[in-house]
Amino acid sequence: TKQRLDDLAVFGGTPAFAAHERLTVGVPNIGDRDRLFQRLTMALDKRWLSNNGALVQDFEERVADTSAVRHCVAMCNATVALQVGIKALGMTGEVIVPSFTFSATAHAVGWLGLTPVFCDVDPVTHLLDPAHAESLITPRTSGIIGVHVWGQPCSDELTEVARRNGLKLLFDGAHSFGCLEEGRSFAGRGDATVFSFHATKVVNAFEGGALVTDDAALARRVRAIQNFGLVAEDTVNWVGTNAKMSEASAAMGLTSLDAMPEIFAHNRDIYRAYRAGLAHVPGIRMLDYDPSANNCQYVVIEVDEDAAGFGPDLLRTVLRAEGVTCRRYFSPACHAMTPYNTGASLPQTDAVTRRVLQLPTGMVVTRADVARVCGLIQLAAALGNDITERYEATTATALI
Ligand code: T4K
Repeated sequence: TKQRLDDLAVFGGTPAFAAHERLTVGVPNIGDRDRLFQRLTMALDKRWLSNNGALVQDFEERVADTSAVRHCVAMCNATVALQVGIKALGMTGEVIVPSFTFSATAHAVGWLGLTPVFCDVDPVTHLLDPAHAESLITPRTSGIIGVHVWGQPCSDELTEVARRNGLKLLFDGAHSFGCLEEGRSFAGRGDATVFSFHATKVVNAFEGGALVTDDAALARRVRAIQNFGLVAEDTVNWVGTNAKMSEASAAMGLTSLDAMPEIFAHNRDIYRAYRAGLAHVPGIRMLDYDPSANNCQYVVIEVDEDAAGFGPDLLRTVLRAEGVTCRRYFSPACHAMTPYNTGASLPQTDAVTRRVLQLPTGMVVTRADVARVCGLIQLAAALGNDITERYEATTATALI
């Protein structure tokens, strides 16, 4: 086992994970291949490949059931599903969104020619701060998009803010498929929720998204808009787009839904193992949510540079050299990205983006892997500032 600075792969030691054992954030869960191939064969035999096929209909029904909502419209990805949702809700002018989110949330607003107004987050949960959201409302504000980041529910207070001010409320639930609050799905909150079924998500359809809602009229509008605005053969009532989910995607989505119980159980087990392994590591705080209510697709740590002696960037470099690829979602935050650089002051968002790092999870990660990753983080914490000094000296030498 590694004990000294020289043992770390970043300083020339042997990587802890050999090439064939490497771990990476975002590796897809596959499910039962035979079922996937059977479904694909079915679609091919029927020669029905897209446009509201049987597999898509089945997928929509199961997503609606899992989410305890009446209506689901499956689409090609969550980014476009957000755009369709924003259009169908009639949002105009300004839309309040968190800056601490994947760029897709802001892009969905910007792509439609509307203005995303960036809101700060709670530093502990990373969720939108409802009081700050309310303070950003102007006469041009038409809606709020709350993000259920890391599968945690946005607070009821946000729903209150939207109601009190007559604003539309759309949720970006890209992370929250299958998540619960007090034993129930919270996907029925607000006007609608959008899920992502991208390859990296807990349930995947290769690429995929869906909008779920209890509002039948909204669901009808969304269904039309995502299919060129068609409401019947030869009748176009809306400016529409093509956001349809294909049968191949639905085949994968259904196969992934079949595997949901195993995936959730495994992710929860892995989350608990990380929690145990990182409980007392100085400078490292693991984002704390109830694993039994979460899909546990995100294992998020915060690295406090002052306490740890190194920041999340350097820890990512150290771990990557060992064969563990981590990600820094969401750094930079949207308000610091070139298209949105508004100079907005979001102190909590800035602080959170300076600390976050995601660790690998999913079906390919084992408990033994987690023990080794935690061992590496513990060693890094024990070496603390020495890692930073050595790394800076090494890179300085490399520059001479
Ligand atoms: N809202 C929120 C809050 C979101 O997080 C997202 C997406 C959206 C909306 C939009 O949803 P979609 O329109 O995508 O349905 C990835 C995903 O592409 C994106 O879906 C996700 N969030 C975001 C957080 O992560 P990148 O650019 O970081 O992906 P990439 O290519 O760097 O891959 C991420 C990791 O996954 C890598 O370590 C490699 C691994 N990977 C990826 C794929 C696709 C695999 O091992 N196998 C694979 O097939 O955006």
